[in-house]
Amino acid sequence: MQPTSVKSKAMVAWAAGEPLKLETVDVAPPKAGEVRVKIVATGVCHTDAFTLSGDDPEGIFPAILGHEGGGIVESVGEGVTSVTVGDHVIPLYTPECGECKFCKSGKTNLCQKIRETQGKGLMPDGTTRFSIDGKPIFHYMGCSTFSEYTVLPEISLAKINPQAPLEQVCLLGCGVTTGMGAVANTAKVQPGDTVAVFGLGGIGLSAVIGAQMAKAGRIIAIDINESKFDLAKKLGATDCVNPKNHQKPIQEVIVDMTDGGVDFSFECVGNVGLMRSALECCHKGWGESVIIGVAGAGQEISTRPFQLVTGRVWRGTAFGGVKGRSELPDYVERYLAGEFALDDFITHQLPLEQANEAFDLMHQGKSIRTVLSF
Ligand code: NAD
Ligand code: AHE
Ligand code: ZN
Ligand code: ZN
Repeated sequence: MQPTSVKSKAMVAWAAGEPLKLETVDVAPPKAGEVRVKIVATGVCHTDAFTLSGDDPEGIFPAILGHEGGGIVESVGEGVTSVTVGDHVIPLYTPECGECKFCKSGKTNLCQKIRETQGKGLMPDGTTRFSIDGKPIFHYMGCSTFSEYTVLPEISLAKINPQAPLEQVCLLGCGVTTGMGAVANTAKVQPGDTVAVFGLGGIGLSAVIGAQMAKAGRIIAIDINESKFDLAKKLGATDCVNPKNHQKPIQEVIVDMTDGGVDFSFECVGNVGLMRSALECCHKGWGESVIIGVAGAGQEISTRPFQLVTGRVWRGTAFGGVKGRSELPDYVERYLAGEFALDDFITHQLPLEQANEAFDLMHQGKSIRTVLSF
């Protein structure tokens, strides 16, 4: 039987800076190469708040935000072969087509097959599957997980072990994979290395886990909110530093603590001043700084070029360099095998309808991750 349009509850972002509003949305059936997914749970990432704030140059409204979800395939469009009804999946904001120049390069996870339409809040055919009373609502990051039902291209779904609890592994759809992957894939931290992590939210704490797994010798965790320090230490941080407790700039404090600087630093906040600090706390000659945080429209990074002339390296990473379809299922297996925990990250669980509270908790510094369920 051909799938038809379904009614779905969703939290809609009508305009930048306004709270999300609960709506009943029409979700059209999946077209060729597309899949409709029933979302079971979704994390709330700082990037959702960033886009809602109006700072995202690609922000487009009205839209259904959310990109850290887990769900079950409800129906498939023509020609879909890699997933079937009932499969458990994690939506991917970084798809993996396997055939574009980027996928074939072996150098990056940034598949570009559908990047242009995705950035405009549209499906690859240039239209949207969401509407209210016939008025189109835009997709977000190709995922839109703040909706009971969403439609994604087949190449934007990682099929995972159905034994994995979706209320937990949804966090692998963004935050945890990003932090762990940044350490393992982008920086390639080695045993004994000294690491500094700036910002101890979901991303930074996952970078701490990644550094601990890589057997880093020293893991310096930095945040202005000291309530994050206990968990950072539990996950492997050897030192916790609050920049507000020091007279000197934080990069000087870290250089002094580490006999000249760290081997690797990770900026997990999205603050361009802190990105400079993260670069400048790296060791002369070889230290590398990885930018993970997302900064607002018009903001730029700066440093003295001498910092790079003298051997420091500035890099960035999206989704931890992880190729979603071929590599994410293994992160789920590693979680199931007990290699790392996700419970520690889930400080709050709320129904979808309370998504605005999840943003409040994030802005107040009270949550690591809120998981919304349906
Ligand atoms: P979060 O809000 O949960 O955590 C941010 C942390 O930074 C908080 O603990 C906060 O206290 C701390 N902080 C704020 N200002 C600080 C400062 N001046 N010095 C030190 N610490 C400071 O956010 P999150 O969900 O962990 O996301 C972090 C950043 O990573 C955001 O910018 C988000 O958009 C970005 N992000 C990027 C990717 C990617 O693929 N590159 C993926 C996910 C998230
Ligand atoms: N749209 C923003 C950039 C936002 C951004 O950098 N997004 C990250 C993922 S953040 C997940 O929480 C990303 O994947 N970037 C690569 C890409 O292709 O979007 C802007 O500045 O325009
Ligand atoms: Zn995210
Ligand atoms: Zn591709």
